[in-house]
Amino acid sequence: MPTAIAQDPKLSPELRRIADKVTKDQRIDFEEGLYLFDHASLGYLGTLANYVRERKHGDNTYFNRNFHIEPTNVCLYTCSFCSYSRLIKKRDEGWEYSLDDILDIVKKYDDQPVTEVHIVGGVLPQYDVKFYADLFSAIKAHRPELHVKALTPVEYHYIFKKDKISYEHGMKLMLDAGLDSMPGGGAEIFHPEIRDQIAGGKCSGDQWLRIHEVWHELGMRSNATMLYGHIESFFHRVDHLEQLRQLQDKTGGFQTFIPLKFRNQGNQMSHIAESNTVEDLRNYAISRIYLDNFDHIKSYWPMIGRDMAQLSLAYGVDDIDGTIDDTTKIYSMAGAEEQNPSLSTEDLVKMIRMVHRKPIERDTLYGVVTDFTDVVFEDEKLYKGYVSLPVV
Ligand code: V47
Ligand code: SF4
Repeated sequence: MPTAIAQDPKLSPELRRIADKVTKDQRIDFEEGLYLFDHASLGYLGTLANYVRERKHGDNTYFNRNFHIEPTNVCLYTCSFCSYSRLIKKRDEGWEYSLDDILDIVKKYDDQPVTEVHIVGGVLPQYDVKFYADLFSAIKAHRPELHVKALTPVEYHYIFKKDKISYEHGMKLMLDAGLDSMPGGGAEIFHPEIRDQIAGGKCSGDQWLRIHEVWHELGMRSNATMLYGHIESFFHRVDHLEQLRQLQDKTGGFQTFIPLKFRNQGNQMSHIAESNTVEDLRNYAISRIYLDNFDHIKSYWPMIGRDMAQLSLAYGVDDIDGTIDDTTKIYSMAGAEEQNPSLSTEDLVKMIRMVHRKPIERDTLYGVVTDFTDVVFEDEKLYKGYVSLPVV
């Protein structure tokens, strides 16, 4: 029982006090968050994070059917963790899709039951307010029910500044054009000590937060991420979580927090070793415990791999993102586990059930599309109890 941790004499008084708070649904503070990063064992964190996860969702585990479009991989910025972008002077090595190219990609999914398109890419002058407003309207005209989850404050800050319009005006234009929600990217680490070193030139942490706030004030929803495991310290991680928690107290507009593990291939920070499995699981768990006002914590399986995604479900995670094909290159180019990330709905359902959770297909706003709890596939009867997919 997690409540027993609060009385465990082998634990420090601080860890007992934190366990007591969490099991009573009380918020932990900044110092306690830092204490967890510095001192808590994986077992302790897993027990508490799982307690919070099950208090919020029971065994429900969410995924969706989506696809990604990256309009370009050429970018004005030179973030040192980015393996995907090409500088303008090397733009012939990259791609720059036109509006029609992007619509053609959307049309490829016409006969598929996808509910969401996730659009994000590099920053270039031709992709401006007009381009994106026209794009969102065209997607909506073609397939009105497809949820458009697109762009981050990195792009929005740039295009609004270029057109000399306020965040308020710009986000309203995007809303009217058909934008449904904002993904969580571009957050990296908010603290300027780190942000200036790894993502100098693009929107600041405060600007990232303000654009989400404006979007939430329009009654809309978004996600948040944290790129961790590079040059930041635990202090910077807690600072990041704290800023998200404060904004969420104000607006309630965030749906999901997605910790993104830094992958070190093919970028300017390749000399930095990647965080290990224990550190990744501790990070999921502390995120779950600290962000008491976020409904969902997502692990992004194309980046961390299927095994880690399954494992994360015992450390506070309740969402493993979507069934996507290989349309995203952001992670495969940075050394992600999945080089051609693609899983069918059936695969995802089995993955979730193998770790004894309930698979729920959701739409972007967490409406239930299909509850797969009682849908058992034929071959599942053969390997009940195993935790990896059988070799076929
Ligand atoms: O902002 C870039 C990250 C993000 C690397 O909202 C890297 O549902 C690790 O935000 N190692 C974009 N991470 C992707 C993103 C996202 C993904 C899935 C779901 C959602 C959602 C959002 O990818 C960037 C950056 O933080 N990133 N390079 C790298 N080498
Ligand atoms: Fe450009 Fe985004 Fe890569 Fe930074 S992370 S260089 S903004 S594509």
